[in-house]
Amino acid sequence: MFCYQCQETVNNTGCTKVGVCGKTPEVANKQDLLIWITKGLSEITTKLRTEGYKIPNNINKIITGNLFATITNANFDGKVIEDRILNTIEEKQKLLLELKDNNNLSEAALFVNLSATELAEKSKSVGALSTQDEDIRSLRELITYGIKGISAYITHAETLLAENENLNIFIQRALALTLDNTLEVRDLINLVLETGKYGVEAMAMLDEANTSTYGNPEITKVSIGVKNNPGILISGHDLKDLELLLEQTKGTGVDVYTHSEMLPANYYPAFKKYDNFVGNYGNAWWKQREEFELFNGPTLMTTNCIVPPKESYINRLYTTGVTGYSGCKHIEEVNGEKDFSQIIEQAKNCKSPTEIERGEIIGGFAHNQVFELADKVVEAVKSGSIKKFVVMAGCDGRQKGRNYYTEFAKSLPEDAVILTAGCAKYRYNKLNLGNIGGIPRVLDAGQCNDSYSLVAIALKLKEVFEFEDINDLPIIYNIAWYEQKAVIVLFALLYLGVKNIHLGPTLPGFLSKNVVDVLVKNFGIAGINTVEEDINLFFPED
Ligand code: FSO
Ligand code: SF4
Repeated sequence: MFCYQCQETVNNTGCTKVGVCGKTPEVANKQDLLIWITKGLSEITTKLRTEGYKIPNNINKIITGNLFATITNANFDGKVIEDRILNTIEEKQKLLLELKDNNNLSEAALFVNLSATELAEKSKSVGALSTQDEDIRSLRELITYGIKGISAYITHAETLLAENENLNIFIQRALALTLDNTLEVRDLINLVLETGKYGVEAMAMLDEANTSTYGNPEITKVSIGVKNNPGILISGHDLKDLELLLEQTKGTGVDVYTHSEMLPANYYPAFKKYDNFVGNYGNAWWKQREEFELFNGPTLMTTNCIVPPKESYINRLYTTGVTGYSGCKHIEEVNGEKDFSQIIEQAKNCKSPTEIERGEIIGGFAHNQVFELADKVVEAVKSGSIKKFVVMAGCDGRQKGRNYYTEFAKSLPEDAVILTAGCAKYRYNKLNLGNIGGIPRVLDAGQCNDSYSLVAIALKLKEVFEFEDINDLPIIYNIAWYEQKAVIVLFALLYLGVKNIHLGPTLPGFLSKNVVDVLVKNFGIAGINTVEEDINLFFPED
């Protein structure tokens, strides 16, 4: 196996024996084969479109589903990945027959089904290392990871019945181009930026789908304590799954709590009507082995960020959507519905959650809410009581070095306000950093995809203060990344012209030296140093 798609990859170079995430070599190789075949299928669909053929939506969904299922910590179940491979090959072969001109197709496009042993053999030779040139490999992987992020976001949006054919056309064209040996470094860099453009579109689409279905997030105090009823914990990003769970748990005596990236669901008006929706339990995804055990009741994982479970709670861990873990029960969707009754029945027989903390945290500062506070914010900037905004969006993770973000938040001057989204917030959202004239010093817009809100807020400030360039605003970007959704968030910011983003805790291992040089030269991308050095760098006057 060889995988270096996330920030925790071994020595920042690659997992080769087993994933730090727990992915086995067998699953890693299968995922490589799945991505390769999906690229082959995308080459065929892209060609078919030029011949006027309308690609059915189930094919688009196979492609985005395959990409989403291979995101870090999404699906560890080799059987599921294998079924996806076989299904993708079958659909690819059918579409191949529709193609009028099948000259110059790649090996991935022409690949036919083989025996299980032959597939296993093939899977060892189609991963990232099959591209010899280091820079081309780096850019191909960068684009593929960004598209994985886009695929995750549009999967959630499509669950809420939003559609965007342009995004599917782009995804498939870009995937096909990562197989194209005629492209040079410059072409691929342009494709990276184009991926950022579609990343903005995907986040906007999901924002529209979420807010038009569940209302605009609003300032909300979220309880982080527990109640006496048994509970179900729900994690991940899929708001539709939460809605279905809340509907089905109504009046059952079972409470529902959010974990990690589901916390921002508490900010949506539509979910406030459920009396049994009581708040958030615990912290970011990587603390789940401890927290799921203490929760005592079942947990439903709606998207990525599964940590291989302990024996003590594997029988109360459920997956749904593209997620999977061998040994956990999976809840399938049937005609747009999901039956969570077995989770609810199990919860009724469980103890109530063990209290791990008490109190409240505040959030709900997505774009609409911040625009409503615009006068107050603008006044605070004009009067000098807010001097800087610090975008600290992104991810949390296991590495010790991530303490940096807690220390950095604590060391910020008191006239600085943090804008956050994603699970990075757990490093500082319980620090009680206070407020400035009633504006909390940590403004949480929501999930990683809600980084879109942070961009909307930046653009609004630019308009209000009549700046020519988004980079003239008093905003610093100090972003933490972990997996591939954070890659698309980064591309989106680059596409919008944001410069001088600091990225940590380490720069991606999949970036070659030359690609890093390009990012440094054109976008001022930089890593992080010690807290003290960075505070001095960002706040030279203090
Ligand atoms: Fe992932 Fe990062 Fe959304 Fe977290 S991008 S790791 S769970 O911030 O947020 O899925
Ligand atoms: Fe390693 Fe990350 Fe890949 Fe898992 S997803 S195998 S931790 S690089």
